Amino acid sequence: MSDLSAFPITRKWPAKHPERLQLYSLPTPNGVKVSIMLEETGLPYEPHLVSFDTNDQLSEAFLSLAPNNKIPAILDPNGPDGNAQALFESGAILIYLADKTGQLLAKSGTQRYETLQWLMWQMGGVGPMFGQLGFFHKFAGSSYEDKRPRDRFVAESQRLLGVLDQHLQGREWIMGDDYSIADIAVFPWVRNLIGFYEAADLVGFEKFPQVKRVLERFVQRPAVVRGLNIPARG
Ligand SMILES: N[C@@H](CCC(=O)N[C@@H](CS)C(=O)NCC(=O)O)C(=O)O
Repeated sequence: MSDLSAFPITRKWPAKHPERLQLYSLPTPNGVKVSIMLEETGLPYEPHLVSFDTNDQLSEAFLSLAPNNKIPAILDPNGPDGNAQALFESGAILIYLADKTGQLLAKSGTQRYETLQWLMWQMGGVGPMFGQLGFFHKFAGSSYEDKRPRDRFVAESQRLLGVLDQHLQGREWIMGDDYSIADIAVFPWVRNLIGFYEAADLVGFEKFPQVKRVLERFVQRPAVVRGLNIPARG
C-alpha cells in the first residue's frame, strides 16, 4: 500500500481511511457510474464530494489528479505493483475497477471486447450527445432562438436510443444475461435524459420500450439505489 500524503489532492480532501480507495465525485451521470461500480463490487472506498457550487473541480488540488477538471476521479493506494494508482475518465475507471476485482467485465475473449465496445459507444456517443441535448433543451442553450443545434442533438439521441433498443431486444442486459460495466455506463445517462433533463417527450421515449424495460430493472438494483446518492451532497 502506498502513502497517499504525497498526492496534493489529499490535502484538500484528507483521507480518513488512507488504506481505502479514494473517490472524488458528485452524483452526476458520469459520477454515479463509479459509485455504482464500487457499490456493486463491494470494494472498500472513501467518497469525497467535489462541489461544483464552489468550483472544486477547478481547484489546484483537484487538477493535480484530474487535469481535465471533470469528475469522477479516483486514487487507489493499492494499485498495480503495490504503487498508488490515480485515474480520471469514468470509462477508464470502470475498466480498472473491473480488472482489479475480477467483476462485471470478462477477463478475455469476445465477451470482454464486446463489453468494451458498448462502453466506448456510451463514452463517445451517449454521454456527449445526451449532454448537449441537456444544454440546449434545459440549460443555457434553451433560450437560443436558433433551434437547429438542439434539433441536431435530439435527432442523434433518438438514433442512439434506437440502436440500444434494437440491441436489447431479447436480452436482459446489454451483454445478454450478464450485467456488466456497459450497463453501468449507459443507464445512468438514460435515467438522466428522461429525469433531470426532462426530455422524455422530446425524444419520444415511449418508442424505446426495451430501453425503458432495462432502465427500470437497473434502477431497482440495491447497489444502483445506493450509488446514485454517493457522495452525498453536503
Ligand atoms: N468523459 C468524462 C466526462 C466527465 C464529465 O463531463 N464530468 C462532468 C460532470 S457529469 C463535470 O465534471 N463537469 C464539470 C465541469 O465541466 O466543470 C468522463 O466520463 O469521466
